Amino acid sequence: MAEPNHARRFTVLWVVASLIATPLVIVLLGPILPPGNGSQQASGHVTDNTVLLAMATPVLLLVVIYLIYAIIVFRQPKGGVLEGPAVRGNQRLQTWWIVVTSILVVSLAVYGTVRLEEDGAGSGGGPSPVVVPSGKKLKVQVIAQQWEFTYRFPEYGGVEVPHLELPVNQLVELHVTSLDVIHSFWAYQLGVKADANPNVDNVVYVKPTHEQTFEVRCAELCGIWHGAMFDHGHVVSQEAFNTWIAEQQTKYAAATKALPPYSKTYLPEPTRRAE
Ligand SMILES: [Cu+2]
Repeated sequence: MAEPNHARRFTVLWVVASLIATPLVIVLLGPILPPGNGSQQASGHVTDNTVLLAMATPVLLLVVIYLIYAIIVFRQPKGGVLEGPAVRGNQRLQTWWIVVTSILVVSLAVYGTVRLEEDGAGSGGGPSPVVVPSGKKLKVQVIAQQWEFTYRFPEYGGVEVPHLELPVNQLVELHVTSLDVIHSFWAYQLGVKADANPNVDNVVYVKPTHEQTFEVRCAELCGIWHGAMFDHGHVVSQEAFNTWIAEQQTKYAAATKALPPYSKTYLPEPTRRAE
């Protein structure tokens, strides 16, 4: 019996499977990929994750289908101990392999670089971000310390509060810093995970796109109560935010007076906690 053309048979199998699976992955898995659509930046991350997954799908299928094909078709016959023919390279296959993988890797590197420039992947652009989005921004300073986050609003008299509320559809300029050790400000649903380092002003832009409750965690092991650095933040209407911030200004008026003036970074001082 003549040996079938395995290369052609396998290629057809793989191409057909990829053509079916890739659109399914984009349509079915794309919308449920993390971190959701809590902010413009989070939606951007979902797009990036979808692109990566779509490009990885044919690669995964290549490996898995080849494995299954080999297990079934190239099985050693019962009782026989056979040596395969000696294979010493395949010029065509090797050329294709190098060309295709190079294109994949280089195009992903370009895509990643462009996307990183756009929003710093929510991890912050340091004290002077390369790209600054245009438009009116609400400045909020995120101050990490063992073991809580506090938030300071320079445009509202420098009031510092223990919980975070943000107005919906408003571009926010977060200034993430720390008073002691290294922490990481992680607001999962907003697509923000930014290093909070002492003496560093890490700027992150985020625009929440709907009213919601989001989680705030510390994402950098920062001491014995690291796990307790957890809170919920809220994205509310502009009116609700105005009311809330006015309340905070009244509530913390005395504390605000005792605080050092607003600055990009601070030195640790136990007396300057908001609560
Ligand atoms: Cu921490």
